[in-house]
Amino acid sequence: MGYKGFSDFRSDTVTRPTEEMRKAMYQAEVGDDVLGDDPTVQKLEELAAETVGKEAALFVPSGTMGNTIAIKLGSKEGTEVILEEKCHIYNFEAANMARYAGVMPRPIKSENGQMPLEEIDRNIKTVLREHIPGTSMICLENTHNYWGGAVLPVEYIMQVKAIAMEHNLHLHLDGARVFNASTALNIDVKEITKHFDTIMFCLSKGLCAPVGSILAGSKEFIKKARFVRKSLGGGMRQVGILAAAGIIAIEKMSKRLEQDHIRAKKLAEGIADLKKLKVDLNSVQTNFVMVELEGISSFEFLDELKKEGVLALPFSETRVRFVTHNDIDDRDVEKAVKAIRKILK
Ligand code: TLP
Repeated sequence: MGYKGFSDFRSDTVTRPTEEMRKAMYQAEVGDDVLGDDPTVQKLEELAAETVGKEAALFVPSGTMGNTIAIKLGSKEGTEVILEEKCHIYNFEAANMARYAGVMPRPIKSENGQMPLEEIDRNIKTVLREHIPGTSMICLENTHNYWGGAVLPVEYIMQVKAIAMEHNLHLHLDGARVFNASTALNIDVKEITKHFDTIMFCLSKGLCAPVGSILAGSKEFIKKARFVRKSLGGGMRQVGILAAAGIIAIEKMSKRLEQDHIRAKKLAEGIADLKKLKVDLNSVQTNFVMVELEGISSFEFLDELKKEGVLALPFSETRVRFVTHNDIDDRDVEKAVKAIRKILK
C-alpha cells in the first residue's frame, strides 16, 4: 500500500525508506561532507565503489546530477556523445549535456535500447575537419526505462566496449536500475559494470533510499567529479543521514529485486488477454510493465484507474507504465489486475 492508500505503480522512485533505514538514518554518525568529515558518506562511497568494482565513488543528490557530471568529464566540449534515441539522458535530463558539458547528442534509433553496432560505428566521427565535431563518448542505459525496463545483454555491452576502445571513447552507463539488470541476468553487478569507464546508479529507486545516487569510476575521475558536483550545487553537509539509508540500499535492498520482477510478470500475465491493450510478456524482463492501449487514451484510462485506487504513469497518448517495487505487494498486483480488467472489459 503506497501514497495516500493508493496502490502506487507510478515508479520505483515512490518507495519509502524501510524501518531499518529510518533507524540507521537516526543513528548515523555525521560530519561536514564538503570538508570531507562525514564517516557515513565515506563508508557508503567505499561500499559503492567496491560493489561495482571501481576505484572510487561519489554520493550525488540525483541520477541526473550523476549523469551530468559523467558527461561533463567524460566528453570534450564541442564534440558529440552517442546515445540511444529514447534514453533518459537525452530525453529527460533538461538538456544538461548541452548546458553543462557543451556537447551535441548523436541519438541512434533502436527497438529495445540496443543501438545497432554498425550504426554506432557509422556515427563515430574520427576524421576531423574544421566544421565537423568529433565523437568523445558513448552512453548506454541499463535497464532501459523507455523500452520497458529492458536488460542489455552483457555480450552486447562487450561489443560496444570494443568499439569505444578502438576509437578511444569514454563509455558511461546510466545504470539507474543496474541492479535490476544484474538480478534479471542472475549475475554479480560487476559483470556488467566492469565494462564501463563510469557508472551512475540510483539508490532512490528500487533500492528504497529516500535520496541519492552514486557515480563511480577511477580515483582520478572521481576526484574531478567532486569539484563538478560542488559547482552544480551538489556539495552536501551532514549528508551521512542520507548515506546511512544508501548503505542499506546496497547491502540489503539490491538483493530483493527479484520479488519485484515476479510481481511485474504476474501483473502482465493478469491482463495480457485483454483485447483493448497490448502487453508483450517477453518484454517484461524486470520491474516494468509497459501497456499499449487501444480505443482509450492514457489519460482517460489513468483517471478511471485512480478511481479504483491504482496509480500508474502515462508514457504517451496510448502508452502507460506500471512499475513494481518494495511498496507493492501481491494484493496491490491483484487490485491492479482487477481494476484494469474492469475498466477495459
Ligand atoms: N527516472 C524517473 C523519471 O524521470 C521518469 C522514473 O520514474 O523512471 N536514468 C534513468 C534511466 C531514470 O529512469 C532516471 C529517473 C534517471 C536517470 C534520473 O534519476 P533522478 O530522478 O534521480 O535524477
